[in-house]
Amino acid sequence: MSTNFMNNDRFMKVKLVAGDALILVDVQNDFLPGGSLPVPDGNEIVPVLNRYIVLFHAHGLPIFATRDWHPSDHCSFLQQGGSWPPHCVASTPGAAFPSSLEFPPDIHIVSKAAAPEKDAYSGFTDTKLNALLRSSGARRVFIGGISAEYCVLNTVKDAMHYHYAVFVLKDAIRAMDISSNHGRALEDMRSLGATPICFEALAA
Ligand code: VGL
Ligand code: ZN
Repeated sequence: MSTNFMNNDRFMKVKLVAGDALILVDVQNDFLPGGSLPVPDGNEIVPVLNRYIVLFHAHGLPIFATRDWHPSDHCSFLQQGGSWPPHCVASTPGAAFPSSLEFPPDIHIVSKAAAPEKDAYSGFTDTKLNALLRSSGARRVFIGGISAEYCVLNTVKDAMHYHYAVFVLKDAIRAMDISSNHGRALEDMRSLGATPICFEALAA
């Protein structure tokens, strides 16, 4: 079944139109190799995302970047009884976007999970992302980033919930769990109704 889709989707073309928006999820230093909670090969998506950024920017389409933006005593950290080593502490180098990621000046940055007592995997949780998308006229969202099975998956879930048509950039996601890589997460997103695509599907 999935093999079939992979074969078909090589020929699929999607034309970018008004109402399309790009969302980059948590592409931050701490989630890249060398960071405190590295996603294996997370760095590989940066040049791919740069190509998407150039394309969306050239079409005059809005671009959003979410970031994990935790206080130093965040509840998701091991010391507070959570599951993760400290990561993406607000305003630290680990929370910064890598300098290799080429953002246009008009990018919309959305910080999330900034309250000490609550974690948030989705870019929509307690943020203005939905309002920003609506006011930009977005109807279809194209989502890539890290990690596939946590923040990308949950952002996709909420985007579906808010009735956007959702495309997952399957060449620009990576999973925390290397044993499944992003295969499992991609299947989950597909069964939610998201459409996986590669850059070649968008480029004319
Ligand atoms: C994430 C674990 C903890 C993510 C964020 O961006 O996927 N994962 N915080
Ligand atoms: Zn986090």
